[in-house]
Amino acid sequence: MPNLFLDALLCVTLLSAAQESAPRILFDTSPRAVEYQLGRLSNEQLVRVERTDSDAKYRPVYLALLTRRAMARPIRAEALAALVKMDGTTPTRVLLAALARVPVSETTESDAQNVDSLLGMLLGQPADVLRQQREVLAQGSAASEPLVRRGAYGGMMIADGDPAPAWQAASLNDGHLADLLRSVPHLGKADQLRAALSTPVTALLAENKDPGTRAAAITALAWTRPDTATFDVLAREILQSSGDEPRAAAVKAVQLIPESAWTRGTIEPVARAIVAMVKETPSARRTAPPMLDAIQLGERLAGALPANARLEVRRDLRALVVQVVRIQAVPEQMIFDLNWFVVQAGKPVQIVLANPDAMPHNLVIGAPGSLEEIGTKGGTMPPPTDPAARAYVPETPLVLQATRLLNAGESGRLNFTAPAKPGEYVYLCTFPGHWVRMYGVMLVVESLEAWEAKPAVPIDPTTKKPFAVQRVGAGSI
Ligand SMILES: [Cu+2]
Repeated sequence: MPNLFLDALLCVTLLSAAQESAPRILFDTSPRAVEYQLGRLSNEQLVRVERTDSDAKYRPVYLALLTRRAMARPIRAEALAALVKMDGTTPTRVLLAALARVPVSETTESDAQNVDSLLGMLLGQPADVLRQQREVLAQGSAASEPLVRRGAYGGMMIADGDPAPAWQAASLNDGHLADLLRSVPHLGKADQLRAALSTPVTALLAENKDPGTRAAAITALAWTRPDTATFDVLAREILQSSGDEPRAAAVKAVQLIPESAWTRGTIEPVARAIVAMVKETPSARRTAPPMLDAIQLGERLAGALPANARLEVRRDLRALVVQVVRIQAVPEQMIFDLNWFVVQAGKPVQIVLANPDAMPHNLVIGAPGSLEEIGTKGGTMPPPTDPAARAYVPETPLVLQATRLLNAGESGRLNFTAPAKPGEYVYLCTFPGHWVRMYGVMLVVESLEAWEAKPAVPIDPTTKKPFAVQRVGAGSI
């Protein structure tokens, strides 16, 4: 009967683990103290905190769930519904109040993603719902917090089905047009509204000199009209910039314009302007997001150039910078969007991993031929108890690099020096069961230039044949 005994023991262990899993919060303290206790919890712990929407003492829990970075969408929706019920108010009011609480700076990607989520919930409401809240939105547009104003102006435009009244109101206050323009990427599928915005935005760009407003207008223009005319405006901003902020916005905005709409003759001057821009930037700042965007764009523009210019621009860029590789987990498919990439031996590399999927994913780089071993070992590891630990990364010299586990909506960076020894290194997600689909090859070569002159596609470690495509979807790195 030893098995029965073990089962019973296991049962007791599991029970006590479950009891431990709901973090204890002292609710009979000041609201500040409750907030402090909640602030110390990881997202996973916060989700497990006891709560019910029929007891007002749990209000801070719902507020924390609604405004916490990288919180999953269904949890935010639950928190919103609970706050609406508890306060006897509307989602619009709750979301505007939530926007007043989140950091304004958006200096980190997770802060920016947090703002995106809340704005998405506010502006994703049907137009007739927003129309009933028109007064509330108008009040919000006079708030002192820029994020509240951003949400409010966006909501007013959707409610009115016309940007004119909101534009008129915003133009009466210093800096408010920038708030209105920053809501444009969040206007969802309101195509008509976007079309109606492109004329005033273009007019504003011709005359407005304020760097923040110009930057917001440049981004808004690319969202309203991702065509050749907009590409030309963006190219002009990059070539004869009015300042760092508008230029950075233009660099980012070009990524929204499909390659087919790029003006052929302008691609090379813009690519060379980007090389010059990176050169002027001190090396310590070259891995900051605006520079990474510039390098990424430089690489893409180079890809559209004839062979000689392409090799030259890429060589110049690579001499200046760490090589940046962007990889995404493809939602609901359990694959990376990049099957393979090439790096030069001994050179610095930065991988930017984004996870727009609902499941958590990581990226682990392993020695050549180690896909199955790392995947199998990682997949049998228990979930970590320490939220700061790198989950499912096995302790083996086969593992060269690893990100932490990224939750839904998060992104992370991995900085490292490429191995000195050329070869077909593997990368994979080690979350249990994912590696069978979620993997790729990091091809390390002696010289990128030599490889590019005679490219050879690496072998898929599962099919043992060369990869059929590099990037899932379109484009190249
Ligand atoms: Cu995964």
